[in-house]
Amino acid sequence: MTANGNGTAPGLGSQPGIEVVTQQKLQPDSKIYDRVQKLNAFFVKQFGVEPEFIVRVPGRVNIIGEHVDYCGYSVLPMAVSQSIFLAVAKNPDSSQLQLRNIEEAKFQGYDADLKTFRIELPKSGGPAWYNYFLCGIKGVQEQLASKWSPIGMRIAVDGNVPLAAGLSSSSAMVSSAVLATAHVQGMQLDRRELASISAKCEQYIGTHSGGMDQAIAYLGRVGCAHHIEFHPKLKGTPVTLPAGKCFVVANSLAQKNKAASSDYNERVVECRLATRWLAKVKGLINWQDFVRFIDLEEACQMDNETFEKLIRDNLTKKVYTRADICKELGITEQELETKFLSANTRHMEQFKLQQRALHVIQESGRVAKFRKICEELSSTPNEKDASKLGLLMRQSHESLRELYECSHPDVERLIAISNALDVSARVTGAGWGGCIVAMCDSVETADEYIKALKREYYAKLPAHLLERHQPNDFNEVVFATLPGNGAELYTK
Ligand code: NG1
Ligand code: MG
Repeated sequence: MTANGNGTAPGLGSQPGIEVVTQQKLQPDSKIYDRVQKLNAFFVKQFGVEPEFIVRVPGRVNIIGEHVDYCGYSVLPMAVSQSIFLAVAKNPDSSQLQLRNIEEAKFQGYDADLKTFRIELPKSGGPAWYNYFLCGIKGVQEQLASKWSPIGMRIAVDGNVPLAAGLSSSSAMVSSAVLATAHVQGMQLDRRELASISAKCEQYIGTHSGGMDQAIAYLGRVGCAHHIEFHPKLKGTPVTLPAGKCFVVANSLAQKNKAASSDYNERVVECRLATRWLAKVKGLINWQDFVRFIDLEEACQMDNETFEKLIRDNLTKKVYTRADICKELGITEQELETKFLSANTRHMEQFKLQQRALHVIQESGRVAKFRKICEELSSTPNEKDASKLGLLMRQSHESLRELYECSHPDVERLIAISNALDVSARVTGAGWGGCIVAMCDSVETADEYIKALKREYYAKLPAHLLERHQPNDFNEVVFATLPGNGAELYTK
């Protein structure tokens, strides 16, 4: 198992961005057949009828480009095999949604009338699982606007994307709901449209995220990672990972439910404020309209070095207060709250504009370099350039730890073990816990690395992590991974 599977180049001419999700027949020899059969049986037991179709939406691992998507910059993820499956049937003559999870004890069933459903977010703690599903339905409803006519659905869910681990379990759920609802509504949407709707509707859960997870959930292609650009419009370009390299995901088991904390949204706020601040410094007439670094970069025609200098020269304080920001932007505290802060960031008193901005600009530079090296390597393989990829991953992690402050002590232990083994690794996804992604030089080194992590990390789990994970072979939490396909629709 190597990064690009069998070593052949992916179908570059296939333009995944404009493809629609076609229905395919599930083949009995397919790897997912048994899992679908099990879900099917559960569906029949719940509802007394057969499902009409099956939806599969994968999680993802981001190889590089962290915390840049909401600033408009590109990322380089790949879809993983861990996915959400839905078995779906229309609910005849009714607007009733009946949602059942195969893990019934953990995720209670949920019923709602789609004429009147609401997404209820708790004041504290994470939202109930079915709210992610409702976000997807709401997204399709908004898309159809006056043409929305609720059609009831019976749905059985089976997900094996680790929760709150940075592998995008939430987006897989939201995106699967979008695809199922769009299909029931008879909409003909291409993968790019589905990704855009899914990205927009994930915001209903209260996270001001970018669109990386939803984009790769639809655009993913077996055998290659994707360079995903958001500006000027969503575009996915397959990137062949260096032949022989093997990517390993290791879950620290420290969970981070983003929707239950303000850390993620705080970073988004800091990036928006830094953008506005620098737009003013640059004397742009419409500086008050700027919220994303990429728009500022474009308006000023800056390259990365110039942008970095602009940040260092103008955002000189390590910590800015509310008073500093209000003075520079010419706004009142009340305006700061209404224009920039939201329910879970209203408490913010300190803003680390320089550190966050530097991370975003430097990380976006690393994504461009990573892609370029991968492309060069696919025509002229050589070890020297391949090792530059490892360096970029290490720099990315260091920046996330130091400038973005989104690592976690358990993640740091995994990274330290990796570094000691001379394996380049970084936290993947939002961070504050969750998974790391590591690049190994061969399948054999990956095997050795996985064994070492089991020995050094998983066999020595501290009490706070053991509570969550009973010791077993740990194959579900540390594994080599290959780029997989994006969302699929199956008929039987
Ligand atoms: P996770 O938390 O790993 O699913 C989040 C965001 C992404 C991106 C990354 C950080 C959501 C749904 N996803 O991913 O858009 O910003 O963090 O690079 O919030
Ligand atoms: Mg998520």
